[in-house]
Amino acid sequence: MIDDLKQLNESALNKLKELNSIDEILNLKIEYLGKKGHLTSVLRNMSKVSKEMRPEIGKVANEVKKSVEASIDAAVETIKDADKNKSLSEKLIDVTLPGRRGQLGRLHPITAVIEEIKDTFQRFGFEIEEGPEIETDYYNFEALNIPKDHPARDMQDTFYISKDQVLRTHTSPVQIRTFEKQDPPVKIIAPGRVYRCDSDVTHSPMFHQVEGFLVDTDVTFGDLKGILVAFIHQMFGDKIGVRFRPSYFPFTEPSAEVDMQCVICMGKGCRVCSKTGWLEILGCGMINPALFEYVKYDTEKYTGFAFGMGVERIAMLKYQINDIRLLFENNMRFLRQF
Ligand code: 2NL
Repeated sequence: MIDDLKQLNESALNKLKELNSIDEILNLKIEYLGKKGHLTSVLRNMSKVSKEMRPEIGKVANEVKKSVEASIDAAVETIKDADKNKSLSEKLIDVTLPGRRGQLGRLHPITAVIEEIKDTFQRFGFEIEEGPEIETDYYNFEALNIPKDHPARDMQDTFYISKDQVLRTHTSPVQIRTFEKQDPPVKIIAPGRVYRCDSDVTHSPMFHQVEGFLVDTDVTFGDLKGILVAFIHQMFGDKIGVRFRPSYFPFTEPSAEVDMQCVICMGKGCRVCSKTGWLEILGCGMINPALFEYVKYDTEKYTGFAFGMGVERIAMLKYQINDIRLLFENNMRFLRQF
C-alpha cells in the first residue's frame, strides 16, 4: 500500500507538470484528493492491512496528501503571478508623462461686454428685463411712435415673419411691455438680440442691443447726462471725454447722440475715428410723451429718459476688432484672444 501511495504521489506531480490552467489544476486536485479521489480509494484497502502497519501507512498517506496539496497550491500561485505580470506589462502606464490639459472655457467677447454693461447699470440701481425676439408690428413700431410710412418699416430694413409679425429691430418693445405691467418708478436695462436686413463690415443681420430707461417724477435731461457719463467712464476709464450732440429718434424728444473721445488715438484723430477724435457710442433722449399715452402713464406727473447702444460696436471699439463678422464666425483662434 505504501508503494501505491508513493506511486499516486508521483503520478499526481507528473500530471501537474503538464497542466497550465487553474481550472485544470483544480480538477486534478479533485481527481486525486477529492471524496471519490484516488487517495480515498487507496485508503479503502486499509481494512486488509495489519494493525501494526496502519499508523505507518496513515503517516505516509498524510505526507502524500500534504505534498500533492502543496504542489497544487504552488502551481496555482505561479499561474496567478504570471497572469498578473502579463496584464501589468500589457497595460503599462508611464506615470512620468505630463497630464492631459483640460480645455478652459471663456466668455465670448459679446457676452463679456453685455455682462459688463449689465453689471455697471445694476450698480446704478437698474433692473434687467427681457422680451420676445418675435414681435408684433404694434410693439416694435406702432407703440414707439414709428409711423406707417417710416423707412425702418420697409421690407428692405426689417425681417417680416407675417404681415403683422417681425423679428424685433430693437429692444424697445421690452420697454413698452414693462410700462404696460408696471407703474413708475421704473428703472430697467433691456439687453438682447435684434435683427435688421443689413450685412457688411460694420453691420450684421443679427446683433445685440442694450437699451435702458428710467421713468419717475422729476426726471430731467441732467439725470440722463449724469448716468451716461458715469457709464462711459466706468466702461472706458474716467479720463475719456464725452459729448452730447442733438439728434432725432421718433421715440425721444429731445434726442441726442453721445460721442466719446477716440480710445485708439485719445482724441488726436486717426483712421478709426475718421480723424475727428470722437466716436459715436450711443443714442438717447427724453421719452416722447406720445409713448406714455399708449401705456396710460400720466404725462403731467411723469417724465423719463431712454438710451440705446449696439453691443458689437462697443466690443469692436473696446477690443479693436475691425470686422463685425469675426464676432460670429466662432473661429477658436480669434476667440481665444479675449
Ligand atoms: C441707438 C439709439 C435709442 C431709445 C433707443 C427708447 C425706447 C423707448 C422709449 C424711448 Cl420704449 N426710447 N429707446 C431711445 C433713444 C435712443 O437707441 O443708437 N441704438 C443703437
